[in-house]
Amino acid sequence: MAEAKIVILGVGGLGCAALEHLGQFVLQGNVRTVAASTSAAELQAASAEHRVLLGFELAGGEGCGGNSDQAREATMLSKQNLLETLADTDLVLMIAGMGGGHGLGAAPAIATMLAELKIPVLAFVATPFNFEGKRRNQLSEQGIAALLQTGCAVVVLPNDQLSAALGAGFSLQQAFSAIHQVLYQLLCALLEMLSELGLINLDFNDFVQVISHNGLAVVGIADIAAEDSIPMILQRLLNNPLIKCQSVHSAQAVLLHLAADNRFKLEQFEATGSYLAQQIPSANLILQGLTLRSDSARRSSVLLLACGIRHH
Ligand SMILES: Nc1nc2c(ncn2[C@@H]2O[C@H](COP(=O)(O)OP(=O)(O)OP(=O)(O)O)[C@@H](O)[C@H]2O)c(=O)[nH]1
Ligand SMILES: [Mg+2]
Repeated sequence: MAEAKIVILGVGGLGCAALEHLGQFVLQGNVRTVAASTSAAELQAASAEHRVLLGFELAGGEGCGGNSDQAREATMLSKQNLLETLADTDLVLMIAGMGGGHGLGAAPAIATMLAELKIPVLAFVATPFNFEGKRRNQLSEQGIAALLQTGCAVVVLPNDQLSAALGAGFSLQQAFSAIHQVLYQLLCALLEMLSELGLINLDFNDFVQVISHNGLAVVGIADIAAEDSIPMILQRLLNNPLIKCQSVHSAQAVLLHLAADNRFKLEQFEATGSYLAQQIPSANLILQGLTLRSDSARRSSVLLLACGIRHH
């Protein structure tokens, strides 16, 4: 297929803030950014190409005050606008924070519209810090369940894990921006892979096939050196604190994409498949793709996407 048309869609407070932090890197010809919120102020800050103010007649641009019913209703009121903005898209990468009104109300409502349009969705959601309290955590769990019900693949990024990874003595500011750094890295890696797909083994439809395994998903990336063995690399990927807290071993579909320089050895690549099959025994689909980088100044890297992980 011609280059796939991708939308990065930020929903609610975190979704809009994330778009601001992503900056211009994503703005290749085939990638558009869209922000959607009931809050005009959040949209204003989003620096997205397209902004959709949800349900102005209901929320007056003032946000939904944590009320997910209001966020859902506001989203439905703006259905036409959303459909027009999101139509003619091959893939939506959605970003939302869970625990407030938009994560539970707006994000699943938009995902339902996208499902009706048969547009695949890979969602990235942040879950609340512990200090935000039980109520927000419950809303967050409900939001994840609601999003999963729409059929999409959901990558959960727990704020607490991210800040723990920073170690002791980190500032609140650092803890808050950790999510933005992680999103930046993951989206960069995914978009780069999507632009490289089709060279060896994988194409866009393979990617869609993997994310169409409904359930939780994980994305892991690692730089690699020529002397690293693939099992070593995958072990490093799977031990990442963000991935470790998910039951990646129960994934149903796995995609591994290697971007290697020309020193990379064939047997290293071949070893990955059998190692992955061992580590993720439930996977009935394991796809491996390879891109050879002619630019030897760039490090080789590997990206793992595992989907169809059951949510408890
Ligand atoms: N690390 C980090 N997490 C954030 C940030 N903003 C929001 N979050 C997380 O995302 C969750 C949801 O927040 P928002 O996206 O602002 O929620 P919302 O749906 O706009 O909330 P309401 O407008 O109150 O309905 C929060 O509980 C936080 O855990 C941020 O800048 N950094
Ligand atoms: Mg908000």
